[in-house]
Amino acid sequence: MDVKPANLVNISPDPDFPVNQGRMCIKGFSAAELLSSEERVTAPLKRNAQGDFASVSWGEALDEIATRMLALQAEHGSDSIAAFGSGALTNEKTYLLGKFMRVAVGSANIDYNGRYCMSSAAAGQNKAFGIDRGLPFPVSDIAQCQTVVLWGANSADTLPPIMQWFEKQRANGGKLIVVDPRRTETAQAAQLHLQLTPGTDLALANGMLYAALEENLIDCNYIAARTNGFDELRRVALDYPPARVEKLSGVSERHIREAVRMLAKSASSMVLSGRGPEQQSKGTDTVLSFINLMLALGKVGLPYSGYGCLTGQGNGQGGREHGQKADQLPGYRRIDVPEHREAVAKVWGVDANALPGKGKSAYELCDALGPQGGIRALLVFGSNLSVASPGLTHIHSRLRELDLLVVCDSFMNETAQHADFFLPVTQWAEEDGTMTNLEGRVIRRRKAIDPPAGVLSDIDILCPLAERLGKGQYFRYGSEEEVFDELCRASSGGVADYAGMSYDRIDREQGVYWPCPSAEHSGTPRLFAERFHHADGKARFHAVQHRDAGELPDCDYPYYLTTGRYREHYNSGAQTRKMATTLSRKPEPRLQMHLRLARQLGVADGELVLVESRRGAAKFNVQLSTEIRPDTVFVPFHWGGKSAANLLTNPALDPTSRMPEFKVCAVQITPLVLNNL
Ligand SMILES: Nc1nc2c(c(=O)[nH]1)N[C@H]1C(S)=C(S)[C@@H](COP(=O)(O)OP(=O)(O)OC[C@H]3O[C@@H](n4cnc5c(=O)[nH]c(N)nc54)[C@H](O)[C@@H]3O)O[C@H]1N2
Ligand SMILES: Nc1nc2c(c(=O)[nH]1)N[C@H]1C(S)=C(S)[C@@H](COP(=O)(O)OP(=O)(O)OC[C@H]3O[C@@H](n4cnc5c(=O)[nH]c(N)nc54)[C@H](O)[C@@H]3O)O[C@H]1N2
Ligand SMILES: [Mo]
Repeated sequence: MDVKPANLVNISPDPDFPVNQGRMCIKGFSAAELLSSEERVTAPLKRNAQGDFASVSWGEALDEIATRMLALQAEHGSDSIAAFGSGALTNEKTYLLGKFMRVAVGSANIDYNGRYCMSSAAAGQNKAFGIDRGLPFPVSDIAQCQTVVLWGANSADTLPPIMQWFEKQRANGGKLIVVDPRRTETAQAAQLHLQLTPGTDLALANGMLYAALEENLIDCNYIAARTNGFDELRRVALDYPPARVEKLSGVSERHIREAVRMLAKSASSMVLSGRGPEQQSKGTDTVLSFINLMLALGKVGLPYSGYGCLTGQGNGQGGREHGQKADQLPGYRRIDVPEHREAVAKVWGVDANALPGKGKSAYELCDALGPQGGIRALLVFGSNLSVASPGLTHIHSRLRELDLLVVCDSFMNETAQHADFFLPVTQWAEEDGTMTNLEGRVIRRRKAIDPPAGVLSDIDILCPLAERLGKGQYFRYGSEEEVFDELCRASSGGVADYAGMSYDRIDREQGVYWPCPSAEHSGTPRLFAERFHHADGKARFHAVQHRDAGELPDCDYPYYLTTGRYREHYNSGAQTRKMATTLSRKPEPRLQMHLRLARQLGVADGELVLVESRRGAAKFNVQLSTEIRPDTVFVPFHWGGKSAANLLTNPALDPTSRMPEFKVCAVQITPLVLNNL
């Protein structure tokens, strides 16, 4: 293999790769900056008696971590040790972390940052279709679709490589509808922009269904042949006349009708959702309302049509399939189903009764840190949760109560500042593995360079740690490929079945789509053409009702705050705030505010304001704009410290997905600069 020194790495995309056809975004192009960054940590660190970090050897770090874990286990039980994983991890790491917590530690408490990401879309798809794969078709299908709705996704900034399929779709005469409280760059490219009030997506979708019923746009034959539960939904939908929905959502009756006509009368149409409607305390029901609409119009499973969810992190899809979720075992199996436990225990060579049950979801896990909640030790693999979690003041106080915090990362970040041990890990270009993309296509991530001396892969941390916990016999692998082969066996017979895959095959075929149950099976690029994944082959309608967000504006906190992303930064900013290319283009977060609201408050562009919610306060310079609703302000969540958006956000959780309400809370805004008005 051609292994180059890090400072010579030159990133160039592959024009023949079918998904992006040679396009990348600025974060991808600049990612090599981090490989040779001076800020990189290259030796394990331990906090000393003075509270400072000091380098220690790997042996010393792992010995002491294991000793402390065993002591906590003996005193407080195995569930007192928790892990927080990530959609940034390869499938191999995801799988191994899940196995490590269940077999080496015996703890139920493992969850990951994907809970903050796509869990509502996952829960909705599982309920309606019996299966959860981001898109049930290849991304290239977008180009052939007549009407696409991007519902709360700002893909022009967050998925730039995918925009080529929308450009082709437009060139083919296709239409785009965007639903977003902001007129984003994505919305500017749309024929119709529905600029709704934050948190009213479900009402809007039900209003569209009402209009479809009234205008005879629904497909009764499809509903009879392929679905269950429509009568109950119809009764509920009749509570959503467009005139009422206009009052709730701020979207005019005319636009509600226009949108549903475009969807219904197009030979092919799809709704693709992003985090806007999903990251709400009713995210699962909202996703169900989109699926209801597309099923009622008879579109799901038709060529170039249906519902899909746009994936977030690099391995957002694979990360939610192989057991780092609190309720899950590999292959998208459920940890509370006896046959699923049996199947996986057999592959692992352990007794199914010894496997723990369901653990706590990401936010609930963070909330339970410390003696009160019962979690004494936390191992973090691939998340800067002390910037990314809602209601940060509370989370920071919880982190301080831990007996043991171990952070595995390549760089110090706000979470690592609280750690007792920091273990430095390899980055993407320095290790082998696989990722599963939004199409359910499993692809390779190949090692291109050697890691710096002193850092280890997460896999090379987990296995020796398991050894020290007395469970080494279950964690002996010669390579990432051996972990993958075991993952494939463990997923066999599950919903996300990888049994027919191997590194060689993935290489030969430029990726393999799951389910792929055997070496002879060709993989499954398209789902639902004939049947859905419930036992009877039918999809299920769910009679979902609008409900208010966990918090609405009132006299004390009169404005909506919503949060999201900049093109130049990634998630908690742990990586992109360290990259000169991205930081110089976007050096700070700005509070996007409509001119009219700014005039009312007496603030000018660039001036500093204090933003307060019931949970905390943060400071931002204002960015004046006409591209946002006047009742709503927006900030990205890419920064920590005093400008952390999550000091303000509301940890109200969705009852099914346990997703926090990142997209809606109520705030007060006070100018901090005296002005001459
Ligand atoms: N540049 C960049 N790209 C990224 C990331 C990044 O951090 N930076 N992160 C990756 C990850 S992990 C993810 S999950 C994806 C996320 O990708 P997106 O879902 O596209 O990103 P967001 O900016 O979180 O949210 C999308 C839009 O939702 C809108 N919104 C806010 N509230 C509401 C609401 O109540 N209803 C509706 N309909 N819309 C609302 C916001 O105004 C925003 O424009 O991006 C991935 N790609
Ligand atoms: N207010 C608000 N909050 C949000 C959101 C929002 O829209 N609004 N979005 C939510 C969403 S969708 C997401 S996905 C989360 C993301 O937020 P986080 O969970 O904080 O994710 P990242 O910022 O991507 O942090 C990833 C960390 O993992 C490290 N890393 C990368 N690869 C590896 C690896 O292989 N091994 C190890 N050990 N470490 C690795 C990186 O160096 C980085 O420090 O934030 C959520 N929080
Ligand atoms: Mo995400």
